[in-house]
Amino acid sequence: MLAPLLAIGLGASSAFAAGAAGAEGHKGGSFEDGGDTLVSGMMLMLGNDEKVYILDKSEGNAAQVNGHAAWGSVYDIATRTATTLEVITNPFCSSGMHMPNGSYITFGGNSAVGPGANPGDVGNGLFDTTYQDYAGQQAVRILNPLTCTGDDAATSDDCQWFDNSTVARLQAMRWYSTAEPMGDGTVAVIGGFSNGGYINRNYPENPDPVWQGGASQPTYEFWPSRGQPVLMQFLVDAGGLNSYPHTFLMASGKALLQANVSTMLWDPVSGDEIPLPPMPDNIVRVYPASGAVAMLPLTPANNYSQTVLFCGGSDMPDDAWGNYSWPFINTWDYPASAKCHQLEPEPQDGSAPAYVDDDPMPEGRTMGQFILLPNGQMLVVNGGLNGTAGYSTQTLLTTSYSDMPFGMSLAAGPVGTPAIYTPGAPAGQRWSNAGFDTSDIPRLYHSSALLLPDASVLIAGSNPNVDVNTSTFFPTTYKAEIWYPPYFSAPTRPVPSGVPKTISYGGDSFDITIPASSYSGSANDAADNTTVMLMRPGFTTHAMNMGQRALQLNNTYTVNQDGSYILHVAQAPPNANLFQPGPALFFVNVNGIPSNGTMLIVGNGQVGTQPTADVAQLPPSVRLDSAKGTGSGSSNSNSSSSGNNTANSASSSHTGAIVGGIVAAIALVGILGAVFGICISRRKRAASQLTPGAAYPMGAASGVGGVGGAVPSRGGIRNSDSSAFVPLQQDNSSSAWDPNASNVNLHSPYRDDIRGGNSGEFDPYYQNAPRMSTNAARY
Ligand SMILES: *[C@@H]1O[C@H](CO)[C@@H](O)[C@H](O)[C@H]1NC(C)=O
Ligand SMILES: *[C@@H]1O[C@H](CO)[C@@H](O)[C@H](O)[C@H]1NC(C)=O
Ligand SMILES: *[C@@H]1O[C@H](CO)[C@@H](O)[C@H](O)[C@H]1NC(C)=O
Ligand SMILES: *[C@@H]1O[C@H](CO)[C@@H](O)[C@H](O)[C@H]1NC(C)=O
Ligand SMILES: *[C@@H]1O[C@H](CO)[C@@H](O)[C@H](O)[C@H]1NC(C)=O
Ligand SMILES: *[C@@H]1O[C@H](CO)[C@@H](O)[C@H](O)[C@H]1NC(C)=O
Ligand SMILES: *[C@@H]1O[C@H](CO)[C@@H](O)[C@H](O)[C@H]1NC(C)=O
Ligand SMILES: *[C@@H]1O[C@H](CO)[C@@H](O)[C@H](O)[C@H]1NC(C)=O
Ligand SMILES: *[C@@H]1O[C@H](CO)[C@@H](O)[C@H](O)[C@H]1NC(C)=O
Ligand SMILES: *[C@@H]1O[C@H](CO)[C@@H](O)[C@H](O)[C@H]1NC(C)=O
Ligand SMILES: *[C@@H]1O[C@H](CO)[C@@H](O)[C@H](O)[C@H]1NC(C)=O
Ligand SMILES: *[C@@H]1O[C@H](CO)[C@@H](O)[C@H](O)[C@H]1NC(C)=O
Ligand SMILES: [Cu+2]
Repeated sequence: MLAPLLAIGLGASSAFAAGAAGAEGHKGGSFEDGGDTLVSGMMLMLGNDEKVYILDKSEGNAAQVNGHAAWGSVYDIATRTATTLEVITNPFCSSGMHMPNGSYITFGGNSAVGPGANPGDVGNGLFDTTYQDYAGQQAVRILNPLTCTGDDAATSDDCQWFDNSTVARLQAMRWYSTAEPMGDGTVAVIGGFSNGGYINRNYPENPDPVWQGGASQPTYEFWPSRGQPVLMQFLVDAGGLNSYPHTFLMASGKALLQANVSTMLWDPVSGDEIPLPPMPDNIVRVYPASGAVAMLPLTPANNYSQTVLFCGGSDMPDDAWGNYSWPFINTWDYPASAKCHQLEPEPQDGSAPAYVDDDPMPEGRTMGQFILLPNGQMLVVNGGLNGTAGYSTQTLLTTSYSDMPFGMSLAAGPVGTPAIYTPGAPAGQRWSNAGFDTSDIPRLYHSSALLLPDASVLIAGSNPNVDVNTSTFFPTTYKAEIWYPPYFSAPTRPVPSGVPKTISYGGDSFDITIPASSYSGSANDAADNTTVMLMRPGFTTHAMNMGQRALQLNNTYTVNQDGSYILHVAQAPPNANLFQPGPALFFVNVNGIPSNGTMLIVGNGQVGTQPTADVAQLPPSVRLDSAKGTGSGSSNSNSSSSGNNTANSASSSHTGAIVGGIVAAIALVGILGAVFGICISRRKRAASQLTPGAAYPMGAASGVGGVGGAVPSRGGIRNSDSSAFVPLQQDNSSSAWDPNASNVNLHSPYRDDIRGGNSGEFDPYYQNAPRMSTNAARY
């Protein structure tokens, strides 16, 4: 009885048409000005209920921090204003992930760059005296944002990025890597480039298909480190289309990986790679095709089965993808795919995994991005009708920058109208954009989107340019928007009380209360149509939200005489692979209308095997026919009329108190001492890192510039002369550092590349890193 009802509630589209302004004065389906992010919003993550953290690449933004251009900021959701933050290393096209305790880490990036993305002028890419950024290819940047509310978020020493590669760094250079959390809260950091380019292949000549002459990083490693990187054959086989691989941890502990048109299950423990069927129709969904890809919400109704939805991307023929230097066609004339495919990698019925055609999107999109909404629907936003991600000053066919019709953009036709997918809706009816406004802000390469705690969506960025350019076709964009899904037209939103501070894997259920003011009509109907959702917005960049996941908690209910009802809510299922430990937003939906989300911690707040317990039996549901809601039932009502209901309800402001609660809850599981100890030392380090100087040893040399998401054709060391590529094959100066140069492993050539004159003492990685020749046998 319960399961079908839950299914209805979860997939249900909102009963409220987009268009009317709802209880909070926002019109469903509309965009509002989100203010100025100060740095272009290439990467976003939600730090707590109040703040979004923003990272850009190191570039010439007007906004300053510590006397140089800023590329990091913190954004206050309530006031829609940002404040710059210091970020030491260049986080260009890094990956990022939460940790079990609510911290966030970003991994890798690019070399230091100066104006025009030329390699940093100190140590050939170690540091730049103009932009004052340090090399970021091996960076591990840690932020502890949970308690960073109010002004603290910008000013407190505890709320600064910890970014010191002498202390914490990746084993290998990576940008365009993917981060995926494991069930124990550790993070797999997978693949990427060691240096920048359009795609990760040399072509038509390709003497080194594994390492692509040092550009490709077809390996994985873990954070915290489990040792040297390990080669992943799947990434080798994916050739040039192997960066930012789509990765989703599955119930079994294996992870789905998808890149190029290949698919596999990867066992992170054994390293086994189990091939799955290829993507149908030759459609590429990874960068730079950049499809919208997300896991459907996990629900009790489907026994938490895991299905991944792939939409859009590009089916350009193999030759068209060109090579590291540029695409071989004029991509902006090549329509992106509108098609969608579902894959259940581990079918619960034991059948063989197979891609299944799904309803196509309303239009083709490259760089479309899925945002899981708390009511179980999936938004797609951003992107373009034609072309691909990346930027370039030329293609094989258009050889002059001045002839490029959209400046450096390799995409055209921005799609300003979002669309919503409803899982489980009848085939042919899964997509809708009825009544949605269209934004006139192009959101192409390096744009981003993120679910906010009030269930709206922050949209930011777009910058298909090598450095800041505010006067080109698709300019560097600082203006954010907030998009309001149709449920914002609802006259009443639920306001649950008793939301916990932590969720465990199995164990006793807990109760939360929905007041009568949260809905209208029959209490039985409302209670039947109520769902409880854990939402993880993820770390967004490049049309991906790494770690994004939605899990519905099982529940029963008891309806009270006064129209309120108690939800008896199960903990998360006792398998941390379904929803990895760490921060999440807790929402309640009544008739498809979400409450505000409250941040809490899932799991015990620590890295390690998560405690699990049996699933406790939920009390049976108790109905009461006479009970009714008192919330407004008319979508024409305004905010002041529903405002009267707030007296009954939990506070909607859940910042300091809840965050404090989370910290306390973590302390309860026994790590308070550790937290404080680390905080104090962090603070000291954060303070000392605020004044970077050229003498600060950081980073590894980037011998070939490492500029650009595509081709750094202008001024960079790596320019339109592709001979600048493959440095180790051409530049035996690396042997100066390696007595055994013939054994140099090409997978990290830049570490030893002294072209441009950086020296050993400037490169801590050189001192500390195991010699490449010593671990060559691993490969
Ligand atoms: C890319 O292809 C072009 C045209 O064939 C060629 O000139 C260039 O060397 C190639 N670049 C790489 C990195 O293979
Ligand atoms: C995609 O993978 C196939 C099969 O490995 C390979 O032949 C092709 O060149 C790859 N495409 C690109 C653009 O690298
Ligand atoms: C959800 O709870 C109901 C009621 O206790 C139970 O019958 C059902 O098996 C549960 N579903 C899952 C997936 O645990
Ligand atoms: C639901 O999933 C659990 C855990 O994977 C499994 O043990 C159980 O058999 C499944 N139940 C059904 C009805 O498929
Ligand atoms: C900005 O883009 C335009 C058009 O592509 C170009 O002409 C101009 O030189 C660019 N400006 C900068 C500062 O790069
Ligand atoms: C997209 O490509 C198609 C096919 O080449 C072309 O007709 C159309 O004009 C392009 N759209 C834009 C916005 O460039
Ligand atoms: C549940 O809510 C959805 C969304 O408002 C609505 O379409 C549906 O009819 C409701 N179902 C029931 C059983 O009331
Ligand atoms: C909004 O509510 C106020 C107070 O209840 C009422 O005076 C006003 O007429 C309402 N406005 C609309 C547009 O319904
Ligand atoms: C608010 O609601 C209470 C209880 O439902 C009612 O007595 C009171 O008159 C309402 N106030 C306003 C201003 O509507
Ligand atoms: C949700 O949060 C927003 C922003 O804090 C607040 O204005 C609004 O009243 C809250 N709404 C509910 C239903 O709690
Ligand atoms: C949270 O955990 C991460 C990874 O274990 C650690 O680096 C960070 O310092 C921790 N944060 C706090 C506040 O202890
Ligand atoms: C980075 O860490 C090292 C080792 O603890 C320390 O010597 C150095 O001063 C730190 N750098 C900064 C800028 O804090
Ligand atoms: Cu990029």
